[in-house]
Amino acid sequence: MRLFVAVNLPPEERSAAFRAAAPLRDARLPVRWVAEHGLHITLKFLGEVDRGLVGGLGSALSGAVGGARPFEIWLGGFGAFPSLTRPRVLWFGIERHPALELLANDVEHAVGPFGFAPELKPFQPHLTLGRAARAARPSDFRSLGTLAAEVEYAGVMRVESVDLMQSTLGRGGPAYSVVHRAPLACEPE
Ligand code: 3AM
Repeated sequence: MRLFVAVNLPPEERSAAFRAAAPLRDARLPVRWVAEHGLHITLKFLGEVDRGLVGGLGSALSGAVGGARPFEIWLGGFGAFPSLTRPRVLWFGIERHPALELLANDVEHAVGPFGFAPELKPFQPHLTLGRAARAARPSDFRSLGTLAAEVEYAGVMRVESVDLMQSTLGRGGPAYSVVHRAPLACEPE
């Protein structure tokens, strides 16, 4: 099964982010847009994983993040990887927050013993809104800078858990489901 580790947004924040991206979707760019329920913050992509490892991965994640305190992060700002002029991935930004960096680090340590190598690229938290179509050309995105200025979104959410997610690829795009929820520490200190 295809797995990754993510922070999911509360439904109302997910909905707000999705609505805020409407001017981009309306612009008919050659982009495969992520459905509302598919918006999440990826911490670690695992890829194809043996089903028998799910229990162990879930326990390891729970152990790794269970001592961390819940915290709030700000979301907002539109951008693209690698750039707005040659976009492959279009996103809303996530405030750089030490607690989120630590959480991503905890996840790396939790999954490392299962054979998942640490990311070589620095962690750049983001909310993927869409991905450029394979055939898209840079000239298709001439309007993106202007459109970006029209997009207004500033959100805030409390990070209370880290989720082991399954991605099932299908014709209408991937479907995501939570296979294990690892809560951050909920009890007061
Ligand atoms: O949330 P984002 O978009 O950053 O791009 C995929 C998504 O991340 C990424 O895993 C997340 C959940 O699908 N992903 C998919 N295939 C990947 C791969 N082969 C990948 N990341 C790295 N390598």
